[in-house]
Amino acid sequence: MSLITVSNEDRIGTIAFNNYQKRNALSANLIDEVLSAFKTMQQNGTRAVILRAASYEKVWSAGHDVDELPQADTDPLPYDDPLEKLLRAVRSFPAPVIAMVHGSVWGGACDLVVNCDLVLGDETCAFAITPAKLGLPYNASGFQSFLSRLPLNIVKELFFTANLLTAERVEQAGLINEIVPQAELESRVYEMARTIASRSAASISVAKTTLNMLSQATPLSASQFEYIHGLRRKVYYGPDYHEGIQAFLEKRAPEFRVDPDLNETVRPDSQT
Ligand code: YXS
Repeated sequence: MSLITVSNEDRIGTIAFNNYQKRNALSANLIDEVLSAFKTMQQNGTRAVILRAASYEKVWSAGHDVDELPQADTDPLPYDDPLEKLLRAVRSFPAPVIAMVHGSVWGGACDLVVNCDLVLGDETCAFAITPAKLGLPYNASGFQSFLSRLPLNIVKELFFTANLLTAERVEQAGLINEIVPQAELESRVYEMARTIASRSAASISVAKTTLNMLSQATPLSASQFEYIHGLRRKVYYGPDYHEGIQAFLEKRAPEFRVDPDLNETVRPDSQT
């Protein structure tokens, strides 16, 4: 049974998550279906894509499928992870991708929303990024996506607390283009998509590519990148990630302990 529904009308594509039993977790199989839908839509010249959940439920998506995260001692978010492939597909799709959000958005699904070009949500939408709950070291490209969208202090609040930020908080912060009353959300989203579809596809495609490149342009030396990667290795080899994943799978609260080794790490800024 398909994990998404796909439709295309007047060059406006709709991709809807349809696996609420697993709270629309972004599993490899669901992502494969989304990637294939993007490919078809690119081939038929779709001018805007709406990414949504098939039905209005409490949860939009529960994020990365935790059952598919490596148990430990492996980078949980490698370049070829299905979620990372999905984020790159959204960024590289030649037309705007609009996230239509009703309900709560968790973890990697939060990263997916910040990678969409436009975000429209209703009063029920809320966002949480949760590596701190799993002892998981998020990746630099993920942080960069959030920083290109939100002020540093809001990104830190999201990653340090792993709490849900409510609709009004994220609208103030700028994660969402517009909070729309639930009854009007769908019509508002398709009205925006129709406007975009009526404009020059060439101009918009180049604008999207240029804006994405400029917004991601962050100078980071090779040694700084290697330093960050070394830090991440310490965490995904460390006790917290083992405990975080185990606790999630056993449906219990994790018991993290301080890892003294990490606190002694010399930071590159102290070398400059
Ligand atoms: O027990 P069954 O078999 O019915 O399955 C349950 C849940 O185990 C399953 N499920 C998930 N399975 C895999 N990966 C997930 N992320 C996931 N979330 C849920 O779906 C069935 C129904 O879940 P249940 O009973 O908890 O539903 P609920 O309505 O009471 O609560 C909905 C949520 C979303 C509040 C709750 O399911 C939840 O807190 N899920 C985990 C959300 C989360 O922490 N996601 C982050 C995943 S890790 C990730 O995305 C990044 C790598 S990072 O860590 O960096 O953010």
